[in-house]
Amino acid sequence: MRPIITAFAAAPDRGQGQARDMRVRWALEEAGQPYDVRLLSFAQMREPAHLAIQPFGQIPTYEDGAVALFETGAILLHIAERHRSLLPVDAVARARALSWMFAAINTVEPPIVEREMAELVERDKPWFDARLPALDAHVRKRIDALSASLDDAEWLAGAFSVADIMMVTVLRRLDGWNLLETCPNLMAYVARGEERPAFRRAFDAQYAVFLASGAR
Ligand code: GTB
Repeated sequence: MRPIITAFAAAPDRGQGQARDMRVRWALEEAGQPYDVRLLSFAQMREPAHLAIQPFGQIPTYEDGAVALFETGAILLHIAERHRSLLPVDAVARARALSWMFAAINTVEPPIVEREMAELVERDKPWFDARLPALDAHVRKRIDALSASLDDAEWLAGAFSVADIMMVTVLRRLDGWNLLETCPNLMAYVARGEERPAFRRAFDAQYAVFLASGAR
């Protein structure tokens, strides 16, 4: 049975590949696992059928036979457990890769999301300009530490893994902020991820949804 994932019918990012179904699509493409996509409007995301799978009314979700998952960390772990190429076989290396995957979601992504939210809802507030340097500093603290850890390695935990899918998609959210520019190794790391054929296929599939929604 082909897994079914959910995604925005009309993504607010206008085809930039930023919505979180991108990381699920990329993992499935790396795994060579064909999948179907159920596109949802914001209204459909609030309907009981979707809330039964995603209690917060968000995308993406993942369904595969009896399994119905939400949270991209859980979904990527599930995919990686079924496709050996996405996590090291050695238990110690695998645990290390998982630490990096959760670091991407729990440590690196939150200050990025906090800054995004401030741009979205506080941009016209009188305190926004004064607050921005502190938001940037929080993001910078995380990416500087990540940059030092990655050093000149190709990927975070030996061979390419779900940790890299998660981290690259998180770092891509910095596009346009000029924060990554002081970390050339992270810029090269993101570029390496984006050059992978599986990333390209995932991006093109999400972009096709954007084109179709614009045409409606
Ligand atoms: N912790 C959850 C996970 O990892 O699965 C978070 C899921 C999540 O934030 N989903 C977002 C969502 O459904 C879409 S991806 N939001 C609607 C809602 O909460 O009502 C986040 C996202 C949205 C839009 C852009 N963009 O336009 O650039 C980027 C990222």
